[in-house]
Amino acid sequence: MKVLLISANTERTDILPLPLGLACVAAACRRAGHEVALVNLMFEGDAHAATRESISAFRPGVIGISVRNIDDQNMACPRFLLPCVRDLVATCRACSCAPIVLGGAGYSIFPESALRFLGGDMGIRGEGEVVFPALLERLKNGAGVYGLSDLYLPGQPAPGNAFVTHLAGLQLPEPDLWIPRVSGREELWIPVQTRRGCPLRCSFCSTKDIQGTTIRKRAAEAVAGWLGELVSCGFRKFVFVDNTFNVPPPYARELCRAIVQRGLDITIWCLVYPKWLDRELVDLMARAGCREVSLGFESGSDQVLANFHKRFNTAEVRTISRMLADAGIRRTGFLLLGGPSETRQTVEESLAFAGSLNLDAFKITTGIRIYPATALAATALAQGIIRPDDDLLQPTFYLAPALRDWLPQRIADYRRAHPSVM
Ligand code: B12
Repeated sequence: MKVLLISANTERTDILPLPLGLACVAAACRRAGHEVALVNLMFEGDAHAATRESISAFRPGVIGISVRNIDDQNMACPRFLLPCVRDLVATCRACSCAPIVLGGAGYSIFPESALRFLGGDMGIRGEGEVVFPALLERLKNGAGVYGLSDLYLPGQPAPGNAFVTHLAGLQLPEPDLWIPRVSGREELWIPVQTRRGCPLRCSFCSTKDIQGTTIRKRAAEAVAGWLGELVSCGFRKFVFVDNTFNVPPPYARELCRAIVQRGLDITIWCLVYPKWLDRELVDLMARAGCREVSLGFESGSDQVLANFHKRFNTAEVRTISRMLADAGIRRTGFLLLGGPSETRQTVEESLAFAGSLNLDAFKITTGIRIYPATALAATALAQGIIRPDDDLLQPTFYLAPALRDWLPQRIADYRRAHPSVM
């Protein structure tokens, strides 16, 4: 079949996310014998014109749309990003009768409500490499599509969900499929994924719906080999999009060693969970090319950390932050303020704690995006902040009721005194 895959994300942030997930789906479709074209609207001036042109030139039999972001998670002035995707679906419909299949990280959190809102024909929750080619096979043969796991159909009961057990069988995409030929191409941050799934179950996190709770890993050697190929194409900046680079630690060590052994001269940015990180791993990370980490400690209060279901405490954050700094790795720290159990005192504790870490960059978020079926959603429901029938698709936030009138002003004052804080 001819399959047009569209990356709908046009959000421009300092690290531009390239559509690695959609490229993985594209590689799986090609492997199954389908003809694939991939359009990334991030690099198109007029998204609708580009979509119309691609459809008229390629004449797809199926259109897949990747929905990465639902909103920008900004409580102060939230931007709901799905109306633009709904317009995109309408543009596709206006010039093609190919079925429209939705997927992607954002879509996977809201498989029923996003399908309804966007008006797609079907949606696939979670990984697309197995279910999407299976769906194409059925469509090609004119067979019914009912009964495929993870495939959502309008008005039909939710299907069973299944995550891929082994990543080894899933091909990594070739650069020309998804890395744009723009000027300064070599300076782009190339996303790398080595693991899927997160068992940590933080109270507010949506990852369980996107990747499940079981960690599945690619062989460290295979990842290093893929990095080597990308380096030989001229790329040298890599953003590891794994939920937590250092979990599990033995795998993180193996991965760093595989990169070091290949002598790859690369720069790595990654997300670190402030636990299970010792000096040996930090040094290995630095030797592999890690120059910057996102250190998501979220709070400087042990009481709030326990409420977030974090497995670390502030003492561990301090030790790990120091080890990273000693190894010359830049640290961007994050505070997520206003959760359940937050008080004025814990906010002050957190600000003082973060200040004392001498971070290289420091970002504060007030109010926490509520995702379905999380412990945070249960708390919000119990406190009457959301209703049982709320699908939470529209950006909805938790801010501890007692802090609502105080916290935003306190943070505005803090930022005036500390202008480098984001
Ligand atoms: C790494 C990451 C980042 C990095 C990105 C670095 C980079 N260059 O890529 C950074 C830190 C910069 C970042 C920024 C932001 N992020 Co972010 N990010 C992630 C994270 C942890 C991983 C995303 C990823 O790369 N996955 C790896 C690829 C391989 O998987 P994938 O894209 O999901 O694709 C698979 C499936 O989804 C599916 N699939 C994908 N497309 C399609 C299409 C079809 C048709 C089908 C069938 C299947 C399919 O198959 C793929 C292969 O299995 C996710 C959380 C998560 N666990 O997914 C959040 C996440 C995507 N981010 C999120 C958000 C909100 C943001 C920001 C808006 C935050 C902010 N306020 O700045 C920005 C937006 C950036 C932008 N310009 O778009 C949210 C989105 C939900 C929402 N509320 O909108 C997520 C889900 C986290 C969360 N809070 O739950 N992010």
